Amino acid sequence: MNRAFGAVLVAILATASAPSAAGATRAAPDGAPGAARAGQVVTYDQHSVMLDGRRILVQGAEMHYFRLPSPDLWRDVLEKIRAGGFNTVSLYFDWAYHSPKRGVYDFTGVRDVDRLLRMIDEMGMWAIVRPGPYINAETTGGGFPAWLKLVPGKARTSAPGYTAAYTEWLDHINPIIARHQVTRGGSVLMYNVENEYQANTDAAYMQALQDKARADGIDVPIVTNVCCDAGSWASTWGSGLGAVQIPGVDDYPQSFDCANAETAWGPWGEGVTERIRPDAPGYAAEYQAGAIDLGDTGYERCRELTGPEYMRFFYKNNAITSGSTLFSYYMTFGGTNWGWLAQPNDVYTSYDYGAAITEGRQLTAKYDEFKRQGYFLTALAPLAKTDPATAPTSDSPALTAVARSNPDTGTQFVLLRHTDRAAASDDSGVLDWSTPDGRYRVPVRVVGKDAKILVAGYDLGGQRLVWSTSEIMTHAAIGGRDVAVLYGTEATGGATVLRYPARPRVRVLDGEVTSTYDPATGDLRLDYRHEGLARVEISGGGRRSALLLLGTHATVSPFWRMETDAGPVLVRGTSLVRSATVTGAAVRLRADTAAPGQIEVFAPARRLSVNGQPVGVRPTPSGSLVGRLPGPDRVRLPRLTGWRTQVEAPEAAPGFDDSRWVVADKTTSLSPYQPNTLPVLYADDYGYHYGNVWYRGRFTATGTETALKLNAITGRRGSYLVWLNGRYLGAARGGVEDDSVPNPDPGPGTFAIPDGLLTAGKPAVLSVLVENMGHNDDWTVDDVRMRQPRGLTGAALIGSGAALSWRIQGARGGEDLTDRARGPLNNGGLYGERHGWSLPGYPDGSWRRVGSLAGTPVAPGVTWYRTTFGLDLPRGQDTSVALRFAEPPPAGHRVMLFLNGWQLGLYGGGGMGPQTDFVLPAGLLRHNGTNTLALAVTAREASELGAVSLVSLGTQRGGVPVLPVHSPAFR
Ligand code: IPT
Repeated sequence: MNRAFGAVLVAILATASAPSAAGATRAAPDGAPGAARAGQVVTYDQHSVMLDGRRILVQGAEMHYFRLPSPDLWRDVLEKIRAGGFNTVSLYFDWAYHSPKRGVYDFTGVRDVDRLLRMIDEMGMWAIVRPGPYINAETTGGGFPAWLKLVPGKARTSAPGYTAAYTEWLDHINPIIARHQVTRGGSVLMYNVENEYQANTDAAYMQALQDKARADGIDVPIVTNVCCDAGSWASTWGSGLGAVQIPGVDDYPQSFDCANAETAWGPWGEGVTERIRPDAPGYAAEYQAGAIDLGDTGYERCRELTGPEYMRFFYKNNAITSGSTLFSYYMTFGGTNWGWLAQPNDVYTSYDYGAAITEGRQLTAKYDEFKRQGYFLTALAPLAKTDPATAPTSDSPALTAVARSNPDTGTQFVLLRHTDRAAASDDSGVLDWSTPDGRYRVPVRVVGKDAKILVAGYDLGGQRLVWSTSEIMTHAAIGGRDVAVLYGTEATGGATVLRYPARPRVRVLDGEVTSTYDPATGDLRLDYRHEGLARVEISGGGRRSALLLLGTHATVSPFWRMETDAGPVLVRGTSLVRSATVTGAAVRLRADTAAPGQIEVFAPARRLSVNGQPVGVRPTPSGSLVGRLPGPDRVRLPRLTGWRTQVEAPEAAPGFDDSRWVVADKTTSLSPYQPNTLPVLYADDYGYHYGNVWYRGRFTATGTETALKLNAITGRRGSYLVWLNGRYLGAARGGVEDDSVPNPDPGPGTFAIPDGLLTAGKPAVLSVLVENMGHNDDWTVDDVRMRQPRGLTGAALIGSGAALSWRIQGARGGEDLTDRARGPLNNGGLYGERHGWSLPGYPDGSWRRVGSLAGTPVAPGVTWYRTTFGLDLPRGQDTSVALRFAEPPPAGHRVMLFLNGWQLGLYGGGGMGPQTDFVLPAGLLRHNGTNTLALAVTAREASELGAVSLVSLGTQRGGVPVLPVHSPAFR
């Protein structure tokens, strides 16, 4: 159906069928996205997307609402993203997160995606929505709910069973998305179908997803993200069945090998986004902005792997070489795989991703680099329409220039970098540069792996920029003059040429800058060194006046740009500016400070208030206002004491009453994996999809049994524990993801039966606790890995032919959720979980007291520890709190941690991952109230607990108001 849409006109003004989704007030900033609340017409050509005919450049940040279970913090992260120079967020929607059971969907509370899209609408940003149905994303099942394993028909194809299942999901999610489209005054700009759906698969399926979207009212361009083999997409999908309008490419040039952060420099290629359709703009659908920690080295190494140096070189190289105008960075904020959200092969609890904004919502040096680049990309309108152009030639073979220019304005964008991309030397040269305003010899220098985008022939507000060897961060017309922020590599020379009809007046307010004016050409040339922050005021000369701020990477980092009804505002200082408004002579900011310090504001105003408080200011020679802001108050976090403990796992005792458990007696399964023995014991086949599962098997002993041979599949990082007649026999590692040929002997464990434990003719009970670490994804569309079972796949007695009969118990209620607020992925089937031990308000008064956890011995099995703590953190201040385990992950046990009933982490040995800090997001954590912490410790061998404490990952005065997330208590 979408083929009927023309290549150019892809969306029409929506009819009045749905109300505008935008909230009460939508900022109408000058030049900002979605300035109008009315629906806009979306079109595109080979250069860019256009709204009502106006070209836009999309600078997108990927974030996942399902990895931040506190809706008020969505706003915090979105404001940080917007302030960092992004105008767009790219969002996966995770089917599994919303659907515990076929036909059952939840979009409330932490799952309220309508609220999320409303926030984005109100913030004047755009959204790229990616509802799958398959999303990959290192989330359990790649976004497929585990109940899909029980649906016949190959997933990610036109198979009827799968079609009926995903139609159900799209029936729910599409209408929510549709009412937030830009065509209806909302934020949704593009709709992504599927995820890296490689060529030679089912074109009719790709088409059906698009037809479904159109039928559900999606009228914005349909896009998809292509991986690895984009070329085959071009030929196979060109414009035939299943072709999308704007295909995008996923580029991960740095790989995921965080251990080699120092040496990696594009091991997976140059990272230039390929253009797939000649009639559509280049779209970097997922450009690497961090990494999964495949080697368990810790995310700080992943942040180094993808740090500012990488960002400068690869992002700028990509922008100019590919000429793309649609970018999205994966991830910009990663978040947390809370509950059983993780796909276990690639990730653990933290999905920090080494991103620009940490899991604890702190801004990093990568954020500063995004800000410098994003401000540039979104401020210079001619960038949205460029063609390859003749590049200046360099007299130094070590340096290479690549150029694009805007065919209407002539403005040139020149990428300057080392010819050998691996070169780290310091090279100077002279460019022979034919700019729109004449031919120049321009001295340049590249230090190390730097790359710069230089601009020539640009109408910078009311000024004419002939060329500059400094990079432009941003510029804005403020109070009738142009304020421009430029920068270059610390301690290198810089030169900027501006043109004036008559000799202008040049006043150097700060720093050392020399100027020369050539009346023949009208060129005013400024020469300086990039050092500190020089300030130059230019007036007269036949143009409105200008203030140039000439800095370095470091000295322009503290600049913030905000759009207001009265035009843009620039701020220098603070650790974040969230929003700005100008009314009369007053500028009001919402801003964060991590320390006391100066604030400087460039705004058409004489008065300043920050976070509602007036700030004393004085005017400066630069025409700005300067004042001082207080830092945050000191944060005191209590010690964690008053623990109480209770041993569980009564399921291990022979007399335990399991009469209400489900009988496991199926003899067939849809799974492509053959069970090792019957009956089928796959947990999913009995409706237990997430977390731990208990099995109890009964048999009549012959007395000849010598051992027990089990198989279990847990997914990577998982294990299972075995008891016979109440005696602990030991543990084994569970089976992990297979290649498409299933392993016939997964997760094997042989357990010797001690003499005398069984008596001939007497009943015996086997109890097995199997972890389910999450479900494999379906990246290869083989329909096999994704259907790999979880739980026991076989159980046999050695030395006896006695038959076993089984019962199984997982999360309370199974697919019929008993805790709808926390959702399907929060709990598994531990006894304590089934009986509310993880919840606030559970009466643990009879549990034994433990002074401190450090040094406390734990026996094999499951033991719980609970405590409560009060917090009274400074208000109007954003403190990011984490739970810290003092020791590196121990081998003998692992800990599942619950904060106020929310499962926020898995810590421990056996390959669980290197993580020792677990973020406790505000909203789940009561910053001014009482909190309950519950730790479920599963020990495979006798071991000792280490110390745990609360730590602050950062605190800033400011923040956003955070309301408590509904967290039902024990009843
Ligand atoms: C790309 C996926 O599209 C995305 O969902 C996520 O899994 C990401 O990888 C890795 O974090 S696939 C790309 C590596 C080929």
